[in-house]
Amino acid sequence: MPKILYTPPDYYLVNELLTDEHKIIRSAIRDWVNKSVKPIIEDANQEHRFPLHLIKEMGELGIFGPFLPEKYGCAGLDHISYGLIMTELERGDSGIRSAASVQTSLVMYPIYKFGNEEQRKKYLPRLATGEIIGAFGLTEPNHGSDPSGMTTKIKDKGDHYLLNGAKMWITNASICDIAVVWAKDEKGVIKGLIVEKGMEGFTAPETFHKWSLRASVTGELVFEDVKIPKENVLPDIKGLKGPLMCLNSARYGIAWGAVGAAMDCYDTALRYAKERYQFKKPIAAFQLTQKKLAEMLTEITKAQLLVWRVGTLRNDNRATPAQISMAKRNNVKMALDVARESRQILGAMGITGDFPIMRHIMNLESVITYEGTHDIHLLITGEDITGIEAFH
Ligand code: TGC
Ligand code: FAD
Repeated sequence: MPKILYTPPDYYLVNELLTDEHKIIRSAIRDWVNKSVKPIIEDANQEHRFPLHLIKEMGELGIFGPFLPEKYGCAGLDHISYGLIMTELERGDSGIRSAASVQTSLVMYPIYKFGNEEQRKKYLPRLATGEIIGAFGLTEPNHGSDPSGMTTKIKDKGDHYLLNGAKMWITNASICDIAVVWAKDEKGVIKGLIVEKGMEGFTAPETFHKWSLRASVTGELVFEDVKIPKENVLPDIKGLKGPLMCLNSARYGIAWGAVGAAMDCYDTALRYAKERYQFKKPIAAFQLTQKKLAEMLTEITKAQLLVWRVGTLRNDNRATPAQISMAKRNNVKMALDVARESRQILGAMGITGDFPIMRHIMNLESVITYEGTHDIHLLITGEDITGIEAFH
């Protein structure tokens, strides 16, 4: 294994705000990312291939559903721990963090929160170990930012529902064993269903030719008269707030994750700037390079404090959806800006796969769009502060 030089920035000593348990968890995930992700991720990205074997390893490490109770095979950790895990994973690659986000926040969380005990026992322990993989189907070809317009439908047929429609841009689609799918009933009420691989009429083609999240599976979920047993409906949720509650958890994780991608880029650029000589000086000696590095570190530090605070609020069950939106929006844009500035510091070397920066930039172009676009989160903040919604 090549020597890992990564030195995460901690300018405001945020480490001091963490417990010993937090530090142990972070260090375990950091070591795993160094050993199992970093050495293979560039090739996987170049080859447009998700390293599927990592799912089991993540399961063994307790990465899936870490804040859910131990009785379902999860670790029962707090939300700061979840955030730290996401930071370390996204330092490796946004695609690896995506797989963990979906499994945890978009599949395990709704089954735990809106499912009955039978559903929890049936699915959660196997999702926790990575024995089965989940996907989350909200977005449709004609309904992305506006999921309320979805046209995927269920029809009551007595002992089962018939599901028809299609979801698009779905992480883990073609490798999923189950999918939590949101569809409207005959009265137009949105319900959550657990669709299982192998159900007749359910197909999940993969989407190829992506320039972003190439080490992650994206695809469609297509339903043609799929018979959904009534016991596969999540009983305790109706309406759009169901999927949106799942998104709160995922967006929270992304806000932490983006900090990891930014730290990886900054750390790479700082080291390079000290080693690369031009005009007989390290490029770190030029004021323009120092400006870039100083501004990057300032923004990373602000982002670290933001997620730490939103994490403590979430631990107390006080983090509002709008606070989470602000953190997701700020931190993903921050990471993209840091990645772009870092790439400039590396000059031509910055475009190669010998460094992680170009891969992070390409990944973050998806992260800034999924889970609510940059502008949708701005409008969520706008509505929160004015009381006037500006979406419709
Ligand atoms: P609106 O009328 O505002 O709300 C409908 C109902 O939902 C409630 N609500 C929320 N509840 C919990 N958390 C939130 N964040 C909530 N936001 C709204 C609201 O109170 C209302 O409840 P009720 O009881 O009155 O019915 O809904 P709207 O149709 O106006 O839409 C609002 C908008 C635009 C903010 C929302 O639809 C939105 O967030 N759009 C963005 C869509 C999005 O984020 N899609 C993500 C798909 S999943 C994904 O990208 C996974 S990527 C994963 C990976 O690979 O990592
Ligand atoms: P649109 O909604 O068509 O938006 C296009 C542009 O219009 C954006 O700039 C947007 O900000 C702007 N816009 C839209 N409405 C407004 C408005 N009211 N005011 C101002 N501007 C507006 N979805 C899932 O359900 N599950 C998944 O697992 C999943 N994984 C994904 C993985 C990847 C790699 C990607 C790229 C997407 C994934 N998505 C997933 C879908 C993602 O959530 C959507 O792409 C996202 O919500 C935006 O929808 P859209 O792409 O249809 O864009």
